[in-house]
Amino acid sequence: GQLFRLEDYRPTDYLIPQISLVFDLHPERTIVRAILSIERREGVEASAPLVLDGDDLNLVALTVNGAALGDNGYQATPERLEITQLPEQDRFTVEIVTEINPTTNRQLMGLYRSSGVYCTQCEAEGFRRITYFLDRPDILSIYTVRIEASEAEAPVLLSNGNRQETGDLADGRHFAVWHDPHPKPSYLFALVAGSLGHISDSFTTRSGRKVDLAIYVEHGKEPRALYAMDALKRSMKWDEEVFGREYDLEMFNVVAVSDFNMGAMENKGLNVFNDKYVLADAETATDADYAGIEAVIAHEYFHNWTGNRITCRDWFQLCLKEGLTVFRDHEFSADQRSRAVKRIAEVKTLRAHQFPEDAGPLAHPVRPRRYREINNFYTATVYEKGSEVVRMIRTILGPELFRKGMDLYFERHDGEAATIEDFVRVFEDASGQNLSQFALWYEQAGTPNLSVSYDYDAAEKTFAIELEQSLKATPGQSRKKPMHIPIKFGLIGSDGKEIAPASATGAEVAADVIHLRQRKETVRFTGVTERPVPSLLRGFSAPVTLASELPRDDLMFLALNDSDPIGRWQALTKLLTAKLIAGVKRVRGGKAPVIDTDIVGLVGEITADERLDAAFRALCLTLPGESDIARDIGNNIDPDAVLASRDALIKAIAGAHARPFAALYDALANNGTFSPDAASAGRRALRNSLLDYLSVAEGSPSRAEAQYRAADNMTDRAAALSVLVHRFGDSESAGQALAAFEERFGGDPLVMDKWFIVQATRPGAATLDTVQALMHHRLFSLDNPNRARALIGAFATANQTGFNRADGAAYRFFADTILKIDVENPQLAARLLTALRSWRSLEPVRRDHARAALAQIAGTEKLSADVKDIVERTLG
Ligand code: B3K
Ligand code: ZN
Repeated sequence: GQLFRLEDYRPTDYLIPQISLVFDLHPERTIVRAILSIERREGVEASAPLVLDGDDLNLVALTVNGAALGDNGYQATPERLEITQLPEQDRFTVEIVTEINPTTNRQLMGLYRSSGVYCTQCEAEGFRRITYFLDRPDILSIYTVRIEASEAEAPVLLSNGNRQETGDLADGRHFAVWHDPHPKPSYLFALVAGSLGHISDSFTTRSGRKVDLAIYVEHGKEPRALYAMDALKRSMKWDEEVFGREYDLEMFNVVAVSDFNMGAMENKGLNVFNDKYVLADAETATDADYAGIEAVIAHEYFHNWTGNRITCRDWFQLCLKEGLTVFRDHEFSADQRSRAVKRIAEVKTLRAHQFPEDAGPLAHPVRPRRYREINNFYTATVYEKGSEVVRMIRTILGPELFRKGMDLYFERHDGEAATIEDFVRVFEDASGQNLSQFALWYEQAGTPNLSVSYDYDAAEKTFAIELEQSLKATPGQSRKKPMHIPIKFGLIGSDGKEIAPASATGAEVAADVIHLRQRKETVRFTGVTERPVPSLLRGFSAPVTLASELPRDDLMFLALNDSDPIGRWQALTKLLTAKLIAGVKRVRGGKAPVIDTDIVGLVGEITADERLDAAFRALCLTLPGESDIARDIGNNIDPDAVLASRDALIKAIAGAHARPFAALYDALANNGTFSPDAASAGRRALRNSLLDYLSVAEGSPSRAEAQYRAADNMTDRAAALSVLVHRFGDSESAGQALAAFEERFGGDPLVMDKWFIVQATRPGAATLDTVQALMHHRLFSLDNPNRARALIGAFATANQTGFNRADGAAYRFFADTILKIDVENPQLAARLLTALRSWRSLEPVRRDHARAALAQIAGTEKLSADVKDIVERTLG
């Protein structure tokens, strides 16, 4: 593929202020008539050709100002339409007719059919699969869309904006006309047509405008969209209250489809969703599903201002809309639920997905400067680290100036295609601060490491913190500059209370934030009357790793006493990780891990503390995962030893606390009707975490079997099934539960994904056989992204011992499967393939097998550009 570079950005010679589209929908032969009103930019010669993007297109007709062109007036290929014979006037009309086949479109980009429903996905470059266009985000057009279809096949006809007209046509066909008054880039275009049920509601904006809301789903699934509708209304209200942003059309529609490459898409006024992020009820959705729906509904809705009203100048600026919108959805969920628990979940996600990306061959800056395939840059770095960068701006400026900067952003750039420079500048202008060093967060890839040492001088009553930042080389960036790292902190006295020092010298300290700007700096606090225990990086104020020389006792103290729950969790995680890593070493040396009664006691104490949120206790009780441990070890990983170490600690904790855990498990039993609210979900999370420990302590599937039978909601049912399959996979109870689940939910592929996932993630080498057998299950298909992710994706990313079998058999299976998927759906194949990005950190035998599997992919002819890009960068 071609290499695109940020510095090569040039505005186009032509603009397209308006476009009118007519779709004549047919399953195999859809005719698209596009009428583009073109404007030549000032200063551009009339001889400058108009070059439009296409992808797999078939040109049927072309006219300019109503007249056909001679053969040398234009050149058309499936990828490109170049018009050279253009009028002298600066405004003219180009009419293009193309024919496309939605049925055979298995890439799920452009116009395709999913379970008989026509739908579109245009971000990033799918619009060019519908018609020839300047398919780039800095071309903003006003769209009018007329859809014609068979009324029987597609009674529902939707597009962006407001519905202007509907009517009947001859031969059982009908039409609808949609008009979107807001100029938008082509990637936000959407069309949906099919036979769908819906629920409707309305929202009145704070200025009193009524907005009609509807969510479209497969017939019969309407009740399962009610939670999404509720989340949508809460999102609309929250954006008014917290960001002052009101919705701007008469209607807002959401459609759930079952074949979708990602979570959802923020098309203007017509969000298209993976049904996984719409459908929920107690019977079929877990608490995590509910939380995911709430977050994704909010995310896509929030894009209306951050992404749609203000879009990106080019795809290098992707984080401008994605990082910011993730930050907004994080804040929304934090306000709807427990802020601390939400923040810890975010930190876990960042560490699990973004840190390994930053540490491996696919590392790239939050704003990349190079890409070959833009679809491969919808990454944890752009999204999650991009959100952390926005959060740091708020930490540095404080909430008032942050809001002032956001207001300025909306005021200054509404209706524009903006850049990161524009975004940073509004905060500089709002605050008077220079953020040029801070902006390195957008430029430098890799996770900075902070190493910290402390010195207390009892005679002088001073406490010094020495901080040193370092950032390793990443692909294309060998030397790095020091960054501006905001470190929230507290000093804690032996009574557990905060110590307020008299003064601070050295690195800048403002309120509870140390601003580290040099490579190495010391902060010296005076008037510190006792040796404090420092809590650093409170709230996880910067996306860095922390190597602190804090003694074990201090970490124990923080785990119990830090007033910041994130600080408590971080201290506990540090202790547990150190223990688990020590255990891995022992296992690899042929010895059993040494059990540490202090840590076992600490976990028991936090679990029993009724003053704490149940959800927080559940997070503390859930040990760092196998991939977390592997990441923190960093190299020469033996996943079997990691699992053995982790299981040994679980067993020790379970054994030590079996009685209180059993009592708590009973006390947490659900009474009353199911509610998905955060408090109830927290109790279920704690109870289900206890179920795993108790089952280990009891060495029996009975408790999980009983819970499976008694469950009145999917969270409890899925948790019980997971314990049965993962802990007692060969038992009759596990087999029966799997059969019962299939019997009950076998008609619902979305729910059956949980059944595929639980089996694909059973630890151990034997799971490969199970996965291969499940590929032949009647509900399984590699063509459907949710199915492929449930079986292949879960196996590759969430089964450390199974996927990383020492004999390499799972890598070979994986490579074959990726190649199969690549033929139909390159985006999906490329995304799944990133599961191998940390191959270099494996021990040598596995590493060689992994390399061979990657080389097999790389050596295959006819790879898609997507997979080629990932495999080449992964091999480095
Ligand atoms: N903007 C879309 C992602 C599009 C991915 C294209 N490969 C969803 C979102 O981030 O909200
Ligand atoms: Zn987004």
